Formats: sequence, structure tokens, C-alpha cells
Amino acid sequence: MTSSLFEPLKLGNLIVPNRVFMAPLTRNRAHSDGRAKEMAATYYGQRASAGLILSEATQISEMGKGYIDTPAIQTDAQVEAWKPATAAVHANGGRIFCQLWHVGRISHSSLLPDGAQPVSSSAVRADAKTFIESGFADVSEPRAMTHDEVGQLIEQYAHAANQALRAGFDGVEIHAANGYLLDQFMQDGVNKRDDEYGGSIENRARLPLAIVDRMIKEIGSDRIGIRLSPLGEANAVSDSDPEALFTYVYQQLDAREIAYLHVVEGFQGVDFESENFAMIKRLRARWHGCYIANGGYDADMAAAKIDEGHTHAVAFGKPFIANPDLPERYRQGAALNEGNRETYYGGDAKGYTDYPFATLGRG
Ligand code: 8OZ
Repeated sequence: MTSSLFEPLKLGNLIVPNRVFMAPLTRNRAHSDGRAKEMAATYYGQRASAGLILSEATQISEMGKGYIDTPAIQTDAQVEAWKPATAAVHANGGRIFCQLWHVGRISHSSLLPDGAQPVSSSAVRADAKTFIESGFADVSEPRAMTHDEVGQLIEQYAHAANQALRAGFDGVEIHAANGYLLDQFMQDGVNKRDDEYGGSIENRARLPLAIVDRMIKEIGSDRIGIRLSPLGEANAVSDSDPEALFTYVYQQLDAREIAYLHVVEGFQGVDFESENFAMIKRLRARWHGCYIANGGYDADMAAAKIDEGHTHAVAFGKPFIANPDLPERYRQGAALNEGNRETYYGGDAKGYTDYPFATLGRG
């Protein structure tokens, strides 16, 4: 039943051995200066049997940080800190892309250099919370990025893409989903700009597409994927016509022939019979490259949607937290470990690197 999960797949310049991908998972276990910790090497190395690992969201700049203890990749020290993790994945036969993010307005001044105000497309505060030293807090009031700052941001993405390859990642995924900065530019509930980055759909899509184009020049289209969430379910983004917006974005990305499109098809899970999924399917028809689906799939749902031609691979989140050997468990139909929610975000090795394997092997 689940055998289609174990067909190899060509993805960019890689051949991946299975379609059980590890979704990007924020774990808040980096040093406060954005260096990944040593134990990240154990964690990612344990999960190397994934067809592809998408790393936890990783900041491209100091202003891109929105939560405590998330990793970054802009400085050389941060590159050095990632090397043991990418090396461990490769030593165990795996592949890993670095998910590059900038949170935009989903941040708090206490996390930013000199207590700076977060930046966004426009000065519109999100009705959202983040996690800072003292616990959950409302996000801070943002200011609109200047036109010059948008130009600098594009360069910061290109720099981060290079740094990611230097750190040993096989490629990068642009995080343009879940209400973070690039979504704040695309969706008109947030973007109220009157320059070339605001207004029409073409203008609102300009920044993410400019980043893709700049990164293609830097590292080549084969090493670039992108993550989108057209349903706009997270972090208080909204759009007056999401289907029109994302139809354009999918078509524009399609023409650029990047390695893959990764779609959050449901933030709290996916209902294949829903109106939401009907839109996801209509959008899907605009994209001809490799597609990665995400959103509470289990092994049978994933195999069915691969067989139907809806998706090439599925990114699994929660199951990969608690099951380092998830592909093998799916292959055997073995029982899954339950994850402990209390250790999802922050903490030490407990709930991070201590979940048991079903089989003998990597530990
Ligand atoms: C959970 C907690 C913090 C961040 C996302 C990067 O939603 C995240 C995230 C998820 O894409």
C-alpha cells in the first residue's frame, strides 16, 4: 500500500531514495547568538534516512529573528556551527536543505539588535504571539521596510544561500509561508505599500520572485526550493483573493524551474474533501516541477496522493520528531513513538535526540 513512498525521485540535481521527507521543524535549541549546537548533529544525523531533510527555519539576518534560540546562517561562525550537522547527515547517507527565513513582523524588539523595531512590508501589527526570554509575548509593532532595505534584503538572501552551501547543505528552501516576511509582502491584508513592492499581484509577488532570481544567479535553480502556504492560516496574514495571487506566484515559479515547490496544504492537517483542498488542487495544476505536500499526512494518505499524481513527496513534521527512523517504520508498518509536546520547543537532548529507533542501526 505504501510502496510508492519508496520509489526514488529526481529532485534538482539529487536522486533521493524515498518520498518520506522531514519537514522544517522549529526546535529552539540553538545558542542565543544563532549558532546551532553540537546536539543538532546527533538530531539531524539520526534522521538521515529521510528522502530529504528540510532544516528548521534559519535566519538570514539579525533582523530576521522572531523567537528565542533559533539558528542563523549569515555569519561564518554560524556556518561553522552547522557543519557537524550537515556532515552527520551525509555520513549517514542523507541529504539536507537549509530552510532560510526572515520572520518580518512576527518578532519582538527584545530579540533584535539594540531593541530594534521589527520590519515588514507595512507598519501593520500582527495579532500574533511569539516566544521570548520571559515566555509568550505579543509581537512588537513593526515599521515598513524602505525601498533600499528591500534591495539589501535580496542581497542578504543571496549571501545566506552561499553560506548554506559553505556549511555543507545540499541546497536551500526559501520560507515564503506561514505569515513570515515574504508572505507579509505577498498578502494584501498586510502589504499596504505604494511602491513597486505593493498594490497589484505582480508588485506583491515581486520580492519573493526577485529573491528566487538573485539566488538562481548565486547557486543555480537546482539547489533552490520554496515553501508556500496559500491558505494563509498562520500568523495573521490574509489576502482578498488568495487564488489569484498564488496562481500568479505558482506560474512565475514554474517558469524558473527551481528544484521544488513545497506547499503547506493545511496548517492543522489536510481534509481532501474540503473547499480549501479544492483550491490547493486548482493551484497544483499550475506547477509542473517537483511538488512536496505537507499538512498532517500519514503514510497511507501520502502513498495515495503520490499514486494519484497529486504530489511527488510528503514532508512529515511531528512524526519525525518522535521517530528518527520514520521511513523504515512506514516501510515495515511498525508502530510510531508518540512525541512529547512539552519538549517540542526549547530544552536539551530530552525529547530531541533520545527517541528510540524501532530497528537496530543508527542511534
Ligand atoms: C512553530 C513555532 C515557531 C516557528 C513556521 C517556522 O510555522 C515556523 C514555526 C513553527 O513556519
